[in-house]
Amino acid sequence: YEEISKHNTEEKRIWTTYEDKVYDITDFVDSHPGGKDKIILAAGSSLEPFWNHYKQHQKQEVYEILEPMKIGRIKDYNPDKFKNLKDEYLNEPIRSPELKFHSSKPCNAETPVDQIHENPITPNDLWYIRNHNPVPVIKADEYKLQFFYDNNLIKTFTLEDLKRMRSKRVITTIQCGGNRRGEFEKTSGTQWDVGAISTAEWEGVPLCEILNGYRAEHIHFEGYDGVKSSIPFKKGSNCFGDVIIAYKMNGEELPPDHGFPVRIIVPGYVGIKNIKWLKKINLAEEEVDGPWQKGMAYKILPGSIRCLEDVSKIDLDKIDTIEELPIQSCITHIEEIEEKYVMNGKNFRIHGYAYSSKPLVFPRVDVSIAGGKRWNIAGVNTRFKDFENFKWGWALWSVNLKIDKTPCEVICMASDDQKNMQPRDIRDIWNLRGLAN
Ligand SMILES: Nc1nc2c(c(=O)[nH]1)N[C@H]1C(S)=C(S)[C@@H](COP(=O)(O)O)O[C@H]1N2
Ligand SMILES: [Mo]
Repeated sequence: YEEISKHNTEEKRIWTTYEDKVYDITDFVDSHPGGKDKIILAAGSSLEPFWNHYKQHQKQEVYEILEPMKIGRIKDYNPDKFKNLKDEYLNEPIRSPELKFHSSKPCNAETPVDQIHENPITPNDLWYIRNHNPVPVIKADEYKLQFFYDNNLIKTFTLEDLKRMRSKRVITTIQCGGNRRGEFEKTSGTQWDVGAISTAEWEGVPLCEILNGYRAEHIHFEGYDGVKSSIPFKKGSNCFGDVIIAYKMNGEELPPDHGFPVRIIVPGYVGIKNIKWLKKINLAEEEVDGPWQKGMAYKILPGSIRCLEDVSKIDLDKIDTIEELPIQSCITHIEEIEEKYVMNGKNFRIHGYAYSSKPLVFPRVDVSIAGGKRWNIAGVNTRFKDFENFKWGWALWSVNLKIDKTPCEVICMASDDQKNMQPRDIRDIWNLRGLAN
């Protein structure tokens, strides 16, 4: 079973089992009638938990398709192992194959970054997905949001209740704290490239509306999948903080992967504060307990903490949870462009995004093809008609450069109005869990 579990990607070949038989289905997955995204759920494990549900598979025809893909048998096969088991990921939504998948159970996938320059607002089906668990299945008319003060239930809202209240639209970029983790050496967790970030226009009830008359230090959020985080009361209760209880994403109801029917949106704060499938709001004196708020997975440890054993030497409670993330930019797409009077070399347009957690701070981006010795100022996208509306959003930038010799290294660096800037060397910001790169 251990050997089989390692064969769960196309690179490593995809193996699956039925009864005691092991199959290599790598060349079949694209032509699976029920979709590649479904069959891939059984990669590195067994088909039974799915076939117990999708019973149409249990017939001769299907066994005959599988037969030529058989590569072996399970030594210690236990016939009862999957007898009545149904996979908890059976009801996962269908996802765009254009996403860049890191895992499917739970789903972790990046937005296709080479399309970002065309879409300041990310289309819903191309939004990055970061799930810790199976997607909860919630019926809109059965949905309930509970509001607690000091763990005493004050009020319960249905989706209809929320939709009847004053609403507000907010455009925000959400970025996972682990975005770009893959560029660091030796970190654990999903090895994200630059695509764990996306932007949408959300609509919902301003959180300050329901907080009127209450005082506390922290606001806890909990999802129907059990994931929790909290934010300071001063962020959530201040109407300029733009925190909303969102039920629409780019004019449509939230897709299941992004929190259907309701999620909290905390503009400017790291991804994990934006709790999906929102079940509870609780006002409290302390921040919420749990790994997503107090654990090392969401804290930037000092660079001197090099391994897990080192972590036991420090008091994690003394390190703050991440809220805002540092100034950020990266290159997402490079295209060759026609230019009339180029003597030597070729012209290229370099595209990228830049993001500051602070509202109304528009990053400046400099691009170098000379190893950082000379810089060119990039133009920040002027298609955003209304900067005020886009104050929590990323900035898309581009610059045209003539390149004489290839290969050529292109680097970009964002800075803000206080001259906070990206580090020259990634090793200077290395941290054990690879956060805030
Ligand atoms: N209930 C719940 N909320 C959640 C999560 C989750 O797993 N469960 N993941 C968090 C993390 S780590 C991130 S980065 C964002 C991702 O949001 P998205 O999947 O809509 O892009 O949601 C956050 N909210
Ligand atoms: Mo995240």
